[in-house]
Formats: sequence, C-alpha cells, structure tokens
Amino acid sequence: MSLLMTSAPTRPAAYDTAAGEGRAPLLRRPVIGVTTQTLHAIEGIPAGLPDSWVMNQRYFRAVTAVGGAPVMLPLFDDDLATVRAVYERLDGLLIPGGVDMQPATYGEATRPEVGRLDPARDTVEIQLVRWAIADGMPVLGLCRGAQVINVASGGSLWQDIPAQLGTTLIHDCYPTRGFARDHLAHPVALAAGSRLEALLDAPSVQVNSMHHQSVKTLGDGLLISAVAPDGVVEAVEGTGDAFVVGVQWHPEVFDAEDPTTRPIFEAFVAASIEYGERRAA
Ligand SMILES: [Mn+2]
Repeated sequence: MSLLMTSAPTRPAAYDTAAGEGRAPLLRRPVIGVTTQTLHAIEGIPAGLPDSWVMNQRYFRAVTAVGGAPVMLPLFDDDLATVRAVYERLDGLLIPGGVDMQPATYGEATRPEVGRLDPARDTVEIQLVRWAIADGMPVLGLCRGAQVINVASGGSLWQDIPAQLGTTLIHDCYPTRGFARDHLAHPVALAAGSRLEALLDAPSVQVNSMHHQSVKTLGDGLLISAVAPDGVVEAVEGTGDAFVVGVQWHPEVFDAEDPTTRPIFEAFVAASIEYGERRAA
C-alpha cells in the first residue's frame, strides 16, 4: 500500500484555520450564496459576447479563506421560484459590490449622475435579502451590497455624494479618481456597542472607498454602525440577533489575514455555520 493511499486527504490550510484552535473541525462547510452581475451591465463589454452572469473572484476567495463554500447565484429575475429553490440550499448570503441600484427601487426619479444599472440584479438581490432577513439567514453586504440591504429594508440612497452632499472627502477613489483599489481613503468611526465595533475591536478603522452613493434614509430593523468623518454612512447592521452586516468599503480587496478583513468574513461564515446547523436540527 502506498503512502499516498494511507495519507489523510490534504485540505487547504485555510480550512483548518477556519475551525479555530480548540474548536472541532468543520464537518460541513457552510454554503455561501454570492450574487453575480449581468456581464453587459459592466462598462466596455463587447456586445457580441453572450448574455452571462459574472463576479469578481476576490469575493469567492475571501469566503474560502475562512472555510466557506461559495456558490454563484444566477439572476433569474423572471423566475424567482428558481431563485428561491437555490436560496433554500444556502447557509449564508453575500451581496458583493457593483453598479448603481435603480433609484426607482427606493421610490426616486433618476438623477443624471447615476451610473450604469443592472435591473435584474436589483430584483434578485432585494428579494434574496428580504428572504434572508425574514429567515435569520446571515447576510453580508459589501459596497453596493450594503446599499441593497438598506433598500431591501425600505431605506433610500444618496444618488451621488459629490452632487448631493458637497463633501470634500473623496469616496469615489476607484476608478473615478484614479487611486488603487486598496487605497486607504478615510477613517470610519464604529458605533459603540455595534456588532462591527465588536468584530473589528477598535473605535475606528481606515478603509478603502469606491462608491459615489451611500445610505440616505435608514431601512427598518437596521442601525448605522460606521460613519465617515463627513457624516457619510459607511456601514449598517441589523438590530436583531441575526448576522446582517453591510459595509460601504471593500474588505475583500485586502489579504485574507488583514485585521480589518478577516474578522468580518470569519464572523459571517461562523454565523452561517450556526444557521445551517439550526436549520438542519
Ligand atoms: Mn467611503
């Protein structure tokens, strides 16, 4: 018998790390649904390419780095029964960054500063977030994802921070202003007693910033857990026991070990494990 045959199967180091010291190894990795975007909603995509749903790999890698098993969610806005059937297999929901939401989703007319749109994505993500919040399924929203959590909860957005808020702080660092994706643009103050403050274990952190929109009126069942020095809302979270966190910045850009990245994904995946176990019980 060869040594190879008798060796334990190799697992990625991150898989063991996710279990944590003193904790039992994960028997079942939580399935994290990651929404996608319509390929042609992205600027510069040749019209001849077939209709496709795509998403930046960083989101998937940030999930696997802490033990989650990500799956891509198709945007069947014309077939929500199929979206529901897939949703019911999930343990957690991740809403990544992307293009602007249609202002009609929060009852406003569209200002000229609003950028590219992805109506199918709006429909599917709003529905998924509402289902997840109703069921207590963990939800993590990043950038656009934080805005989706707010709009799905009945809140609204500033359609364009420079035009409507007149702040001198630059939030649209990439790509508009030419900074790198990992440029630490500004600090955010974390609300005392919030889940995010507990996770990041600091009164404030430096974050990157790639957005020209932000939360205007807060949705039901949410609280503001991070604010930029100019008052722009930088994070929201659920007021209940379930893990519902949306941050306006992009933690997935940084290394999985980054102290402002890992705790967010780790807590999200841990909550997803618990949700999956509760649901299976
Ligand atoms: Mn910002």
